[in-house]
Amino acid sequence: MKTLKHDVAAVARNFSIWGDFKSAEPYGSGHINDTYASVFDQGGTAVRYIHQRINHLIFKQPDRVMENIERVLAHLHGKLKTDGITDIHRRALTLIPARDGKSWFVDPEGNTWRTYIFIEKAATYDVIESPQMAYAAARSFGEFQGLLADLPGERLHETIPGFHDTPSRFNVLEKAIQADSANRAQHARAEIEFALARKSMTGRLIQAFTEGRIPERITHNDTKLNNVMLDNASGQGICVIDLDTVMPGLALYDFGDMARTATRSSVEDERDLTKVLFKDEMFEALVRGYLESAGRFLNRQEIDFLAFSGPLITFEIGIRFLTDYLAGDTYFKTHREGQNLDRCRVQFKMVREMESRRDAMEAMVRRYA
Ligand code: ADP
Ligand code: GN1
Ligand code: MG
Repeated sequence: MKTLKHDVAAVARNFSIWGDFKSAEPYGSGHINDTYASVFDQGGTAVRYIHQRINHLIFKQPDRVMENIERVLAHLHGKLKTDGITDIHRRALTLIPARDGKSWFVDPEGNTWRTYIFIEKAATYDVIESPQMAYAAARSFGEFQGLLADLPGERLHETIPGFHDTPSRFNVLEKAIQADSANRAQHARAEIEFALARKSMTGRLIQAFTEGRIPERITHNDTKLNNVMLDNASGQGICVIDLDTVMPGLALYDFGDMARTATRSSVEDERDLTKVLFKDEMFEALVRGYLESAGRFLNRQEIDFLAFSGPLITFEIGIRFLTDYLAGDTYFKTHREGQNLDRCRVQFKMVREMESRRDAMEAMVRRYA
């Protein structure tokens, strides 16, 4: 058996899980945290759990991340119960408490861990397969925003300040180009030029927010397609996951990231750019699904920005990949050389695709608004 980077059995012992630990394996394709699925034998039945190490170089205050998640999940569970939903623990994540009663555990090396009930008979997808899938994902993320609109208590912690502040992301890119600390700018000339030519688009949403035209909401902020689980039997979205960045934000950040990840014909780091295409039918399904669930609370300006949020957020993530490539791959996990540059290229190809379809995208929004 392959040895794991962490002693998952030892981690799991610190959570209130019954039965005997059997095995664990790395799970999912996230770029930030370390995720493992474990199997426990509970009286002859194999039961799985998800264990995650929070990347504390990125989430500098993991206990604040967990405070947010606890509040969000308590609220979601309460709402689902009130709505008469009976499979609450498949509809929202459920934290398994640590032995000391907290929702997280800090190991001797200082890593923060949490454990979730494993949601069975459901899956996440790295690449969109059908408009039904896009519809289901968008509907779920919209419902998620709706359910959190009346979260009681204080404003949630900003787990990563300025997470979707596109102009400041752009400044960081400019600095990385100047520093060229890994001596890689020479390999990314076309991408740098592409990025620098689009500075003027970066401030548009923030400006609308500053002028009070679009409101702050509680948003997910990382709504890539593989952060929602779809039910194997019905194909419907059942559970929004990856809640580390749930915090105050703009609804359009969420729609924009859906447009980035659920309209694309390829994987996020595809090297053959001819395979990277924008699928109109997926965008249409996203608009339909999102407006069906979020349309009742979005204001006119937010709706008017839906189409624009696609290229904006795709550009933003593209410049983050480019920045990380130039800085020597210190943020996103990479599994091969040049992967962050490949990821950047895919995002920029998608930006071009969306820019050339601007009118069609606007028309699709108008059709369902
Ligand atoms: P990351 O921050 O690394 O992206 P995620 O929370 O998105 O971590 O988890 C990575 C993957 O693990 C997800 O895409 C999903 O496939 C799977 N996963 C996460 N939580 C659960 C869960 N509670 N039940 C089943 N699978 C899960
Ligand atoms: C990261 O954690 P994961 O893999 O779902 C990143 C997102 C990016 C995404 C790009 C905390 O998401 O912001 O959009 O990669 N998360 C963080 O795929 O930076
Ligand atoms: Mg994820």
